[in-house]
Amino acid sequence: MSDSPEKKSFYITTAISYPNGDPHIGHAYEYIATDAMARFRRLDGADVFFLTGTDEHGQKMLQTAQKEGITPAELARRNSDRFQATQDELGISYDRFIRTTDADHHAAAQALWKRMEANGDIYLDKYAGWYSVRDEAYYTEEETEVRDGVRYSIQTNTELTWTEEESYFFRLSAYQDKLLAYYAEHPDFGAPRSRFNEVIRFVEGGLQDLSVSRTTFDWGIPVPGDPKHVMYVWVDALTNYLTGVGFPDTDSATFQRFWPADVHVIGKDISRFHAIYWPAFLMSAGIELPRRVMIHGFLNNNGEKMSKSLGNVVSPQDFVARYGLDASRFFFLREVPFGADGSYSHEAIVNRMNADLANNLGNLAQRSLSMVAKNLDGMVPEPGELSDADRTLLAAAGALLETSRDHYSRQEFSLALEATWKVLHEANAYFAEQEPWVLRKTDPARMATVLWVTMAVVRRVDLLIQPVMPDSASALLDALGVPAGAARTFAAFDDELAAGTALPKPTPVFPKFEEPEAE
Ligand code: ME8
Repeated sequence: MSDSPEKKSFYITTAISYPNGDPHIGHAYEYIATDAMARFRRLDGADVFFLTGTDEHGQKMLQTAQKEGITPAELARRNSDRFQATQDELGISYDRFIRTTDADHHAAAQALWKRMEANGDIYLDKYAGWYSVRDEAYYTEEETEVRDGVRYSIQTNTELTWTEEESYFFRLSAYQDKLLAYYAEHPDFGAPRSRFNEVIRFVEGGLQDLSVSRTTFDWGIPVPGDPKHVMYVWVDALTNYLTGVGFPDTDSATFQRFWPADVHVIGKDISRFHAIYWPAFLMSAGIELPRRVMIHGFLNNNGEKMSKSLGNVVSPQDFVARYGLDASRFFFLREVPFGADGSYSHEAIVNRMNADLANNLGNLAQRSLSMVAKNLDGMVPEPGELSDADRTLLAAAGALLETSRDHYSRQEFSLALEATWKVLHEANAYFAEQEPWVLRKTDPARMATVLWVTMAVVRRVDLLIQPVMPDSASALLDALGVPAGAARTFAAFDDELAAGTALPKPTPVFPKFEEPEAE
């Protein structure tokens, strides 16, 4: 299990993005998923700390700044602000937006370094190897290939340059057995299993010591006691997860409460850094390991990899302007099994918006609420005796909280939503079968019960989709007369819809997608 239910604190992080360009839809995807997880745990009563931010040091930032004719600090400031603004536009409920140029992070990275050094895991040597500035990583000869006289990394297809420098090393080789033993004892440390297995295979293949400092540039955090070296950007970057909760003050209330992190959410290209280097650094420093590294896949546009040269890089802003924020959030979490690679297309999005949101949820809610407005003075009715059909449907909706908890504990967002929409499907079938519009004339008391049951199901569903579609879910809870605050948390899930509550005039919450007029 990734997070234990008895533990009331919950610490979750995204990767910190390189602000050497603008945020793209892949970044947005990671933010949205992490945000849904954080919101779910908050609604379920946990004390949540959600950390995100930007990774601002390293050679890549320096080179981009030089190309633009500005300092790396200026580049970092400008683009980090754009990342933060994007997160705000996406409704990301982070508790801290960290920048690796923050002063407290500087101190934390140096403290971690000193702990690893005190443990005898850091030594000075010379390094010569193939370095990729894009990946901020060295590759061995076997991991490279030459095409047209240029050497590339086979894994990431990025250009390499031969680099020789004096460097500090981290004794990663000493951690091979310890890591393998740890993985064996903690089978849920990495997820999904297939991606975790790739990591384990890599460690089984043998680990070499890691070069952890650079002398060829100075845009980074100085190595304690030897400031002509700056720390390798990944040592600095990974430490952000500790800085965020108060490290190096391990006695602080925040650190005590939130460390170890419950989930690091990251993409598949950086699984080795998070599932190999990071736990090794922490073992060396004598710090507890995070509980889980959740590795998501990559998003492709219409099945094609996003790339600047293909001109299909989509900005989160354009996406949201076209489909709306909540529909976009829903689409990604419903459509792509978290962990797998995913694709998006206009047709797929419109289909989800119209079938799942406008029809199955929006229409059901609107039809029952309008009947209440027209026939029952706009007040939640008193249900009569419940039939078998009523009870079956209510029980299915009642089981959704446990099902959702179970799926969310493993970040299975698409499965949680699938289970929820299965109940909505049953609710629609129930509504059609019961024909409340016929009962209006033949048996008004029974009509009231059918409407009450339908609204009770919509209320439960709506409580559970708040983490994915916060604004729309809240508008629908308004329409159902559920007061803001405690009544909207999962603690209120088993409450009954209160008869006699006066409802506002119903307005549809989930519009169908309208094709814009051709120009
Ligand atoms: O890797 N689809 O930063 P980053 C889905 N600074 N996710 C994607 C993606 C795509 N097309 N492209 C990137 C870094 N991502 C480091 C992290 S953490 C201590 C340091 C994901 O800006 C990527 O996998 O290149 C990563 O999790 C995140 O976006 C930031 O990527």
